Amino acid sequence: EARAEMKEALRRVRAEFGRHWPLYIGGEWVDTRERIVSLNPSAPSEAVGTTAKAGVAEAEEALKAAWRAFATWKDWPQEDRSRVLLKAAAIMKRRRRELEATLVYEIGKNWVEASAEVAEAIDFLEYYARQALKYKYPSVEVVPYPGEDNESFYIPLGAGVVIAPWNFPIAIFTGMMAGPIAVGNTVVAKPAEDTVVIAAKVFEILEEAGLPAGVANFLPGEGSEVGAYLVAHPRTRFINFTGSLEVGLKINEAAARLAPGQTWIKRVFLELGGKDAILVDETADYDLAAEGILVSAYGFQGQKCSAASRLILTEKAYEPVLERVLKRAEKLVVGPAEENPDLGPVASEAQEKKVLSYIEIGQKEGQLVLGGQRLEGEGYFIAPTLFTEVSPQARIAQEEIFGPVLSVIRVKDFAEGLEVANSTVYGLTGGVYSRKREHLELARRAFHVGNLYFNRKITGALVGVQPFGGFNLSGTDTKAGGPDYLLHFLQMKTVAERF
Ligand code: TXE
Repeated sequence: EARAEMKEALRRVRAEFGRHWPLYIGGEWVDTRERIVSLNPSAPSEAVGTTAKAGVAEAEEALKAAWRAFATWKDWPQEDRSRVLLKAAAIMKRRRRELEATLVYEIGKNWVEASAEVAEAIDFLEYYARQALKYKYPSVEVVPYPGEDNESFYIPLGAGVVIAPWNFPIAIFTGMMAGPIAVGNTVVAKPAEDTVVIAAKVFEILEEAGLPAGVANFLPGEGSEVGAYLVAHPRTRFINFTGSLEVGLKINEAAARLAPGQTWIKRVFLELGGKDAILVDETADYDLAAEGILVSAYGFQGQKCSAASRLILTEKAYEPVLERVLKRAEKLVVGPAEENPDLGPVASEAQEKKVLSYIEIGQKEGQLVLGGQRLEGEGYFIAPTLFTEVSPQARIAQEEIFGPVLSVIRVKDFAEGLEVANSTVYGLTGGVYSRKREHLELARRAFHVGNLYFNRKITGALVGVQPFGGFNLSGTDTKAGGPDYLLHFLQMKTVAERF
């Protein structure tokens, strides 16, 4: 039944190819002369749709609209704010298949990945809506003091900027807005240039849910232009960013500078890249490990910040694991995302170039034993690729590739494996396959990542169940989908009154 629904949704979304969406500022759909065209990476001659393209003038308007809306939204009863987000979640559920089909065409996810992502977007809306009810005034317990009434409570920050990547264009985009909005802030949101159509649909949903004008503003545009402008703007109160390390560092620096007229320190939240490792020892269930490795390394073509890109094997585990991984990886089907293959295309021409250039580097640094080439045809298809005999310090073992490329590293034992696992600048996710309690305990303490997975695949974090975010240069450990996430977007006010 789900299959039939999905086929129908794909047909409908395809029938709408070429549709156009304006910007959404202060509750109005506003068009611009310039456009952003969103292409289907499985067949890049097809335009999935277009949106208006914001420039600096529209960014200015959007920030103004966000501050206007903040004046009232901040005082809405929490129940009412939460109700709007829950309504948006309900509408998303109703439009679920259409949104999944949009992801299939716009970014090349297969049906399984698309469906998981839409579910995650819905989860973010519902979780933050419910979580926000816990911060009601006056919410903080303080030590009683004789002769005084002391009270501390949370208030929102103001209008902030949300800047999103293309790889989870509905879940991360929705989640990064829903958190701050839920607790009374307002946002100007810039989706990634490659995924503006799904982002526009999120705004249709927010509008239908009754989100008041200006609370969320839709501003597709170029990162280096409107993105940078919003980050540096004196009226930006906070920045919620997910994307690459390179851009994250630029944002961090720009946001630290006090712009003329600025009267606060900007809060900056960064969720950045990863170079995630799976470590397998000789006591592991090798079949389970091989299954998990496959999903973690090649799911959505490896284009997840949580994807396994290093496989670390102890001496005795090396041959049996590698053999099982290769046997399964050889059977993976690569093709147009609408056909629900194991691997669809990589996201764009730029991604294809980047991944192929790393494959070239890999050929000098390791032994290519699988894949290594782009496939025939119009789309950006790259075969699942595996390098063995990679040294821990090789570039393909240190730098984020963001494609279906796995580097296998051989270590003598578990302790060395952990050292190697920790030897990059990142610290986002990690996985261990072992049946030895002491090894798992050691990893629990010494594997330095924000999200650690034992004897299961390392991709995917369930909202509310596994708060998600990394250490080191993987970001500010903001922990999306965690119980403390909303506190980032609140400030505490303390009032002391003498009796
Ligand atoms: O990032 P980019 P991408 C990471 C993932 C990978 C990256 C992929 O690991 O590194 O995201 O996303 C805008 N000023 N994560 O390629 O290029 C740009 O327009 C302001 C981590 O999209 O950094 C886009 O909207 N903005 C993760 C956004 O920044 C600028 C989960 C991101 O673009 C800008 C998912 C500028 N100067 C992906 N330049 C996690 N840790 O949770 C560009 N942009």
